[in-house]
Amino acid sequence: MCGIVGAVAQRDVSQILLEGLSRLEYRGYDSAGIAVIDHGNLKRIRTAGKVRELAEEVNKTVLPGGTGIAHTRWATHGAPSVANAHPHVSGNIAVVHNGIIENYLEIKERLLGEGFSFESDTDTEVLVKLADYYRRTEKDLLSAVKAAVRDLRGAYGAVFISSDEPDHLVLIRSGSPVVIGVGLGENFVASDPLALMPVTHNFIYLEEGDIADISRFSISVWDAAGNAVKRESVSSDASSGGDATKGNYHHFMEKEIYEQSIVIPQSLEGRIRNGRFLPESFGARAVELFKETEHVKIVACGTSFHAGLIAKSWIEEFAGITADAEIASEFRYRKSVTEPRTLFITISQSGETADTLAALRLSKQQGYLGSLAICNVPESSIVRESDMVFFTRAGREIGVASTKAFTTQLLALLLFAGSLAKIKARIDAETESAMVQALEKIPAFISDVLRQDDIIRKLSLDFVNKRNALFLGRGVMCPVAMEGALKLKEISYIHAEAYAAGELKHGPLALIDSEMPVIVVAPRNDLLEKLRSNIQEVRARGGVLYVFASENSGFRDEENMKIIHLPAVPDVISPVIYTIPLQLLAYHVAIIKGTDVDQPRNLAKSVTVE
Ligand code: HGA
Repeated sequence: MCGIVGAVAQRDVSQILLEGLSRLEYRGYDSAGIAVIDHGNLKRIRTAGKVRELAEEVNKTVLPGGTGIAHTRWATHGAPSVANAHPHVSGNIAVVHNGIIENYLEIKERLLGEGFSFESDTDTEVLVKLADYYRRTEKDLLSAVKAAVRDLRGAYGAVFISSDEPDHLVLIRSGSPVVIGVGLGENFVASDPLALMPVTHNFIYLEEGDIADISRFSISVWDAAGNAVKRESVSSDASSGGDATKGNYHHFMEKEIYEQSIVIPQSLEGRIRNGRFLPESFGARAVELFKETEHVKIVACGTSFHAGLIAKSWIEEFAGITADAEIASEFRYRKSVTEPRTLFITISQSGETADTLAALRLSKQQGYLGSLAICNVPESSIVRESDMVFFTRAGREIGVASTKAFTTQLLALLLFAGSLAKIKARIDAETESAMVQALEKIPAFISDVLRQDDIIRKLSLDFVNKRNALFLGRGVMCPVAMEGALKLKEISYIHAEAYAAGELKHGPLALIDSEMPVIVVAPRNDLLEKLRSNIQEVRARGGVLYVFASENSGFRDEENMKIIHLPAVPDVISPVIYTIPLQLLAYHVAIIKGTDVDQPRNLAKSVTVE
């Protein structure tokens, strides 16, 4: 979501800050701003729109200064406008902020009474006014910020600068990620290490409630209780973050769809051996915890939730124990019952998804057996707070609409279901070996599907004037249909719904006419005959069908029914394989409609606010 970058250096930092922002822009991008301290004066430039526009404004003038902060905003409070863009300023202090100050109205009221005035509709502005208020009595910026933090409720990762102390950044973290980038005679901060890769590969991750004072030569950190603490620095290999360029592709999303045949084997590496699952690849305690597990609770949001729904079927089918998948933003506010011996699984690409992280924290007071995180970012909060971790190794995903992160999550969950089944002796060696062989074939099948790209591109022309679309699947393919609908709506802005095909006659059939494209995922499995009947129900009502079907399922093109033939794949991997053409369909429809594919309107990557 919002991106934060800050620097304290001897050289001018505005270009470093702008480069950092453009690397974070995929997270949130309705407006942007920068503030630097130029010879003891605070200078600020803000623009609505993209970082490019901010860079143009900055480049029209000279913005010298070795200390500065910058921000890309994804609005939560107040419209995307210049006045609401960060940095916000009060007196000599400026701030950039990621998160939500929940009691901002209360604080605003108080500060209005103290004679302060406000220029924006944001919650963020109270942070800087409050720091300015306390600076009247406190000796320096750090003490003023420490005092301000005591009044705050909500989530924040924020950086303050003050022209009174031009060589300092003050950083606070509670509920939103921030990281310190350690340089030589210069230091940096950001909401994501990716922003700082051009200047350092050494990072210090702050803990919840930490406050840091950073100058060119020193980094001091205090924990939530106010004790001075040492936080170790870790070296992060730039290559593990994946390539942040589009290469020969037009969009990150296109590149990431194509990368799936590469990242899946990468993700399998060391997790299977000689046709066997390796449960220990889930962590040192995995075997012991899996043995005790009698029920699984999966909590996630968006695309990751769809992966969770698919995993629910796999866990019940293979491991023979009950499993639930639930949306994190619902789970965290519901009075739920914890079954004895339940393993709690979170799924999150970024590992910073605010609702999922909150659900994980809540689970710790609810008697779960332990927690497992399926995540793509090693240093993330969810990873650090979980008992077991499985890294999806998808490489950095930049496109807002998740593609390779989703299919590697599916792989992780299939390995989990297989490992659990093995530990519970629910599968014999022959079944285990067949499952593992199927997993090993995924990359080749993905390549086969990608060869259909041109056919899918032509088909996407049919969708250009459509306002709605219906996706259908049965069994484990129902969440695949849900994911297909989500991809289409996210990037093409066509309203799309997914239904379990058996539910058609209980309502959605009323929507069918020649204007409603119906997309069906139809691998050859036990439910295919049932699905054929559902397809007939649509045809009988004049619906237009697009059936993604296994090449051996006997479907042929007919009037108002186009068949897209996909390879015949083992049942167990069909959710992975059938996801790919739906990603391609959404991508091509979005291209034809001319939307911003990698940064669709109103959305952001890594949802770090509630
Ligand atoms: N609440 C602040 C920051 C929003 C944010 O963190 N988005 O990710 C605002 O609305 O400006």
